[in-house]
Amino acid sequence: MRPPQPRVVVLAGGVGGSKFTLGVRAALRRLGAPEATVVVNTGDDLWLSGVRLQPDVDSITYALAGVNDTVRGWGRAGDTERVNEELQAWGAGWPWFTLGDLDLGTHLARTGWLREGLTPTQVLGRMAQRWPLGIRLLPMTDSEVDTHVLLEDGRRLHFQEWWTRHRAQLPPRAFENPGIADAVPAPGVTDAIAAADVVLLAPSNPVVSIGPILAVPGVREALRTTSARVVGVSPIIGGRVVRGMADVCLTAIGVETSAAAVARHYGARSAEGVLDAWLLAEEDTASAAELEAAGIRAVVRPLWMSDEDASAAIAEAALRA
Ligand code: FO1
Repeated sequence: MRPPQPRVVVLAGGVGGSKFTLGVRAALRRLGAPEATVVVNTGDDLWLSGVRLQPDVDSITYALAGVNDTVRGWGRAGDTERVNEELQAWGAGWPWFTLGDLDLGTHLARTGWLREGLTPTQVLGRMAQRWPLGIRLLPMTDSEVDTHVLLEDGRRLHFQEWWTRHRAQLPPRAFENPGIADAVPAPGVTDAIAAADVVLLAPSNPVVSIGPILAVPGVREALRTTSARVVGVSPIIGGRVVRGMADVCLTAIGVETSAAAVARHYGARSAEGVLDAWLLAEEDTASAAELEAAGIRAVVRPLWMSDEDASAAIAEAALRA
């Protein structure tokens, strides 16, 4: 008899989330399991030049559809920038933020549907009809939630300005998500978590990708009460971030850039946190005992997502953890 096939939910954002989601899809296809539900961070969404941008939603959608720019890590492969040049000529938008022509097509379609009254969840459902994604994508919430960065010098910047214009070089004091207190999980999010056998925290930025998802009122509670096992994958290998600038974000919230510190930041479910198990890289084997003592099962595996097979092996290890 075939073993029962796991129902899987993933919390994800950014490039780490995209690569991991591809691995989850491949691993589940091998197992013949149902499509996973991926709850995507929308905390870094924004309005720009009259259109709604959803960077993490689009990164994951484009990656699943195989149309993403794998070199830049965002946007569409082979995109052109004619409209962007025109926007710059008008002095519209942000001169340091590029909107590709194909990407703008996505933003225009989304904005049109939002203006017609569709919710972000419905819009995403509509977008997913274009490509066979093999994953059910849900935004973390239908509410508009921002991410602001409070700088050491007292200024407050939108996350995208801090991240893309200043490359996270301006020292942050804190991150805030205006709108989050009144947000509710998007339809289907808490039900999916409740019905899951395994919930996976992707190796995404713990502060600005996974952090906003966990901060939506009701999500943390859903993770704490589900009968699913909750397994996280470390975005830190050997004391360094794999990609991006998560180390700057972690330092700002007082968390050391180490696999163990990020796991302790999420916390054990047995101690008011959300994790049952944590995948650690082989480089961080020494931290396993510390995590076990904190009530988090430590599973050591190679964690470099060098290609889809490597990501699938990580996803499979997380499913078995
Ligand atoms: N990242 C950049 O570094 N520079 C850009 O000009 C840029 C434009 C852009 C446009 C649309 C979009 O969906 C994403 C875009 N990104 C860009 C990526 C994005 O801002 C960040 O990497 C993520 O928000 C962090 O997860």
